[in-house]
Amino acid sequence: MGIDYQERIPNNVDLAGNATLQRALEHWQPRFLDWWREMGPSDFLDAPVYLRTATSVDAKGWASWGEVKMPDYRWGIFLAEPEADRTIGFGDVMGAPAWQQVPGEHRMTLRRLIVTQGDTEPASVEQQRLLGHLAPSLYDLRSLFQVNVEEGRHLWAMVYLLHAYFGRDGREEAEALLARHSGDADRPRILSTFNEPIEDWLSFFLFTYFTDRDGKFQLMSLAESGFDPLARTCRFMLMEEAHHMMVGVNGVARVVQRTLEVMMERKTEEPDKLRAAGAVDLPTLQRYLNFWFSSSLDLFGAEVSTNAASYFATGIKGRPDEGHYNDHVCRDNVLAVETPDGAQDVPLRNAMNEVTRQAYIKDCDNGVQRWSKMIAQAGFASRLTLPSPRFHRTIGAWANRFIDPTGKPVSEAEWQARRDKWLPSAGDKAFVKSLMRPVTAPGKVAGWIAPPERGVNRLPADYEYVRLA
Ligand code: BYC
Repeated sequence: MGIDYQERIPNNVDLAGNATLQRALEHWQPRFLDWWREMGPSDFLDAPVYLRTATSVDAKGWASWGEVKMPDYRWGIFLAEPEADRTIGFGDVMGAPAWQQVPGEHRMTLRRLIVTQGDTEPASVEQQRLLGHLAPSLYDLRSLFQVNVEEGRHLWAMVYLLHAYFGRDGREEAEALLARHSGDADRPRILSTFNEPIEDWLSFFLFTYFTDRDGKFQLMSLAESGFDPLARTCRFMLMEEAHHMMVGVNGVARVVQRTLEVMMERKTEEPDKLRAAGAVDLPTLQRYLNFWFSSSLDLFGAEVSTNAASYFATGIKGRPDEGHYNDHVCRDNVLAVETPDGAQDVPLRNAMNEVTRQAYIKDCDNGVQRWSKMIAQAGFASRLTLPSPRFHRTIGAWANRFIDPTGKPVSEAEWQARRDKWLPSAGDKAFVKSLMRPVTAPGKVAGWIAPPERGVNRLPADYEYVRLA
């Protein structure tokens, strides 16, 4: 069966003119749709959703808006416009022309990075599969589905690279991206965070705040890549990624706002009283924040990494905003990296994961400070904070150690005894889940979260963003 590619798959890679690629995608597309129906948002397949669809790479008007049923979403393939005579901006190959094809010696490494990136995209859709049934408003339900379809498009972006540049093994990897599943005992997703369940909207908002932000930093690193099609693909993906983080920024802020309203009404900070009034108490929010932040820190890899050094040296993966640094070769410098055995001077190239993680932590802190400011302005003493980066790690130098949220080592017994003060307990999860009663009337919002400040794309907040039968 032929597909009208310009119509069905908006693209700027001349799909219609590339018979080999067409055949590969013709084979993959029905499998993707089967996966979407089986593993994507549960139900809602027939509901028209007000969605943004990427339709060009024009910075002024790259998307169109309209009602669409999710299985009919036009998952397109876009690369940012090429930069004429682009050269590689870092590493031992600095100044060499960017590669338009995969250099043989980097084939395995590039494939692995593209597969790792690609794996996260469908993983997140799988993690969020059941949230549609618990949405606090139609506005939020739309946000969830927007994030989901765009993660689907990001999978398409990586599958395009695999099909177009990696031949038969690329096609096999593209199949495997649909065969691994989040949390599956036998075939889990590759990276740890993407196997964690997301069963409530508080987790969703913290995931979009912290984990999508890791996505931003990883995409920014890959946007520097010497492999030009990867760099251009990631640059375009970053435009969509910004919205995903806004969902998290605003979502958490709305939870904080609602909690503060209840705290002021009841003149109390006591968790039990706030819970009884249907609000998320701040210590519970802090525990959810601790979990998703620490898990997302693991996604940057080990503090000291020969993989990271060789990605940088060979021009495969740079630093986010590489252009902002003075030294792009990084052969002679060291970074003082904290490890359980004390500070170590690590050759800068081997510490690239840590360099990126530090930039990420700073970015994360901005929002946390804003939420704390809201609490201060409401006249309360408590604050939200980022835990120490050593806390609750499973990857790198601090993995599987008993460290409290301030970064202090504690005994295993103390850690176990205090765990439920630091991370969501079974009781916290049951309470948060108990709040998740769906609200589906246009303009109405669940009691545990403040309404959004404004609607989407200049529509009113009470617009019927998802038309449920
Ligand atoms: N879980 O040398 P190391 C996103 C493995 S999120 C499990 O430190 P490296 C999104 C590692 O694979 C962005 N395993 O690692 C967000 C290696 O295994 P092997 C995703 C892990 O290679 C929300 C070993 O440990 N993008 O887009 O320097 C919604 C040694 O590690 C983990 C990318 O990840 C972990 N957390 O760096 C939707 C970009 N961490 O080879 C989407 C592509 C490490 O020894 N990936 N390992 O068996 C990369 O750049 C790198 O693979 C990593 C790790 C930064 C992830």
